[in-house]
Amino acid sequence: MKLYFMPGACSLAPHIALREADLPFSLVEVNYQTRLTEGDRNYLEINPKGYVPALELADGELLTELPVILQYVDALAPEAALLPQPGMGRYRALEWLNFIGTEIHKSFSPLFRPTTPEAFLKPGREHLSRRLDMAEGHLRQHRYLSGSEFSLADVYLFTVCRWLGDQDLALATWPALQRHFDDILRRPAVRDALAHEGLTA
Ligand SMILES: N[C@@H](CCC(=O)N[C@@H](CS)C(=O)NCC(=O)O)C(=O)O
Repeated sequence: MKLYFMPGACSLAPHIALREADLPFSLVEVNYQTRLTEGDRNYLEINPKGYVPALELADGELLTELPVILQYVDALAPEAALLPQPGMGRYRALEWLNFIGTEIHKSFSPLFRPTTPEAFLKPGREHLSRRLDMAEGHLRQHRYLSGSEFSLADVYLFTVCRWLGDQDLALATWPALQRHFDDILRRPAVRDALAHEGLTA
């Protein structure tokens, strides 16, 4: 399998998942500005959506959409227990994946876009902060998003929380998010993924 990624982007989450699952894969970096891959292929010809992550499977099929890729990785390595077993616990983890994807990740997106009007930034950051408050409240009561067990929802939350500094927002404003972030950062798969993307924390 090949994971198309941009360093530090949301593709870090499936990158960590593949390492947590201990699955064989290779990384292909995509340049944000040019949309060329390493080796100068036009990424739009590989993935017409133009964004990362994308996972190329052994038969050449391409899988996109981060929460779906995470579920695919979990299915390939059930012994790694990266998502809860079928049942209500699993639906809760999927509920978090969807919330992080649509409410947190996509609240960051316009803040990063160079074409976003300056006047949007303050209300945009306030909106994002209210969404993070939801995760903060939950993590004050529970060690992980799924309760007492780590899951890929934690990895996705960690990935988006890395971007707060770029938005002049301090993770320490949310003490439970900070504690959770530090906890996830200690995982060897997370450290390996960061190192392979040329990142520290
Ligand atoms: N719906 C997509 C969103 C992925 C996404 O927003 N990727 C960002 C990086 S975090 C990206 O590649 N942005 C470049 C672009 O949108 O052109 C998913 O869940 O995988």
